[in-house]
Amino acid sequence: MPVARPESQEPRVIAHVDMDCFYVQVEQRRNPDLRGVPTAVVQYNSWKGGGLIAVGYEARKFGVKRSMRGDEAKRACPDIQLVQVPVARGKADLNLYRSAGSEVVAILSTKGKCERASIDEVYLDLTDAAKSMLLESPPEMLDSIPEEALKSHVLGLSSDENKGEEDVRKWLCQPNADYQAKLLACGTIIVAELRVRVLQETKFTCSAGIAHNKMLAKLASPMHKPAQQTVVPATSVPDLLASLPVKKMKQLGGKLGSSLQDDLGVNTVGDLLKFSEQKLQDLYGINTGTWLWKIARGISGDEVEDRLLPKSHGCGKTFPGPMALKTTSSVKQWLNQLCEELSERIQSDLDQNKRVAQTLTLHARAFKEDEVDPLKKFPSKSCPLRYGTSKIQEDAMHLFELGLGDFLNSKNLGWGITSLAVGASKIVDIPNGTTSILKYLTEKRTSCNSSDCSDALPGEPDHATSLICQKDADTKSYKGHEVPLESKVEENPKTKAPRESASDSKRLSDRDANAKGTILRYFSGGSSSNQSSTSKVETTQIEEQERISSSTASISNSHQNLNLNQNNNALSENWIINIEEIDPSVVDELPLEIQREIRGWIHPSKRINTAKRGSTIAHYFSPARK
Ligand code: DCP
Ligand code: CA
Ligand code: CA
Repeated sequence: MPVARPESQEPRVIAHVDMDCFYVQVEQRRNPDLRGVPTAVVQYNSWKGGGLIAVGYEARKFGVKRSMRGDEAKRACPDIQLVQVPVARGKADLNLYRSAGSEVVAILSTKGKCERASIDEVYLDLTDAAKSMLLESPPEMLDSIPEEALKSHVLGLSSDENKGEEDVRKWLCQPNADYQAKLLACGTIIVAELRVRVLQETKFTCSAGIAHNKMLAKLASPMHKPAQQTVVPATSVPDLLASLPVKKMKQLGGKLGSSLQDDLGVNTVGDLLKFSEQKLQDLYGINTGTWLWKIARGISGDEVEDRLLPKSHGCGKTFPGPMALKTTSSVKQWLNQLCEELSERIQSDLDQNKRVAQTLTLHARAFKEDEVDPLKKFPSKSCPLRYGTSKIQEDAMHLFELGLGDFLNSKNLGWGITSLAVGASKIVDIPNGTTSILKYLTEKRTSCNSSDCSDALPGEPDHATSLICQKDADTKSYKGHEVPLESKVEENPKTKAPRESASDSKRLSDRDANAKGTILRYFSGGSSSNQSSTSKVETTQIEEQERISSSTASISNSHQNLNLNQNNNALSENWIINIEEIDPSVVDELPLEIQREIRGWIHPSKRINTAKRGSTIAHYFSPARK
């Protein structure tokens, strides 16, 4: 459900930039003979001429649409050129388009905070650039206004085509406008200049929306395509929303939008103005109610994230008509291909950008011979992501089997898969020299690194030892397929397993050991009390500790050392922590009850009786709680 974020009090200038018929433009740049010619890009698969995924503007004039297949497009526009997407591993290889998108992002990100929102679109926060321009060279002081800025469509200005540029010039140079409007005028010029640079340097055209927030900028960018920009002055917002069908808002395309239409008779976003915030909250809950009240007024506090890299990686393939997959072995064969690509991409993201993905998801579309419930969807399934191609393949296949079981309701029915996709999401940066004990433990326990330490808190599902299955919004633990913590070296030498191979564990441990005050420093003494013991020993100890199902903490050696005795005969190692070496900054990062406990060790006089408490540090370190 949408949630309203508090809007900044300061006026902002936000742009949404979207490339025009993007894949077609990339293909036209590769093959200039296609320029000016009706062109579409089709998916790799020959069934009925392949599915269209991008349609050039020349072809759109003939009524060619993305929903068509190649054969249909040929009937609508006999001269259309159909270009197949590049192919690798028997499926579309989108790397060409991804890197073309990156070329554009590199230019657009030079003027302010830039959020890459998809393969061909970004949000820009140009507030600072607009403020500087207003101070140093406001529009009315410019010798000439860039041509592209004068071609802007400014909502609410007269629509007299002949006077268009003149009106825009006046609007850009409005001496009596308020500060917010003046900033927007500067933003309009900055975006026009950026779009000209994109065209000069990449040969691609794009369209843009420029407004005071993301929501309005996104609404505006497709209004005048291709190769144009649309500006939303604050004064034009009521009219824009009064005529905007609710279903055109991204978050209102589904059930919420239908309920607004059917239950409240709200057809346009502006119609929501009739309802008080209280009424909307009563009907849809506090968060959604407030969000609806705000969007009716064009208010949105969403920030542009500083992110030039994608939020997730995914690869999929469709198997339409007779190509549907009907056996587990054919699904496995294709899943292996998809997982291989996914693995390569997350590995290169890790190598190049020092980012790790935490969640693996499998999506599929399917049909079955079931008269009772023929429309039931194949449920998407997720689990913690383990690096290494073979592990991803194995986990993806488990997820598929789980999904298929749910889909068929455990009945023995015939089935077919018409699309398969795997995705890697919850991508986070590997923090540099973190001092966080929680981050370290999350990393070790989930085979990935999280800046969100809450994942590892006691009481939360243990991602390292259970497979979490998602069905719609619900999550549940799946006990049948445990994903164990691995310490083996990855079998496939070509695909390094960054989180789980012995060498990489060492690398991680080295990194963490170098960071001031990590848990390793305290554990590094071990039973040998050798503070400079190797990271391999450290890693082993942590891993051993993680396998223990119950453990207790006690103070020994006259408060000098903490001895974590393990109640496990097979693993009867003692954990010695030198209390004097505990870095207080690390303690501050621990959950409160653990902080109290450790402070009790450091200052025994203030120590609370920890023996009776359910949550002890040893309990906290043990991942195998049942
Ligand atoms: N794409 C895809 N499958 C889809 C939608 C899009 O493969 N179902 C790819 C091809 C598009 C690119 O993503 O070129 C960008 O998608 P857009 O929705 O932005 O559409 P276009 O850029 O093609 O056209 P427009 O000019 O309308 O933005
Ligand atoms: Ca686009
Ligand atoms: Ca797009």
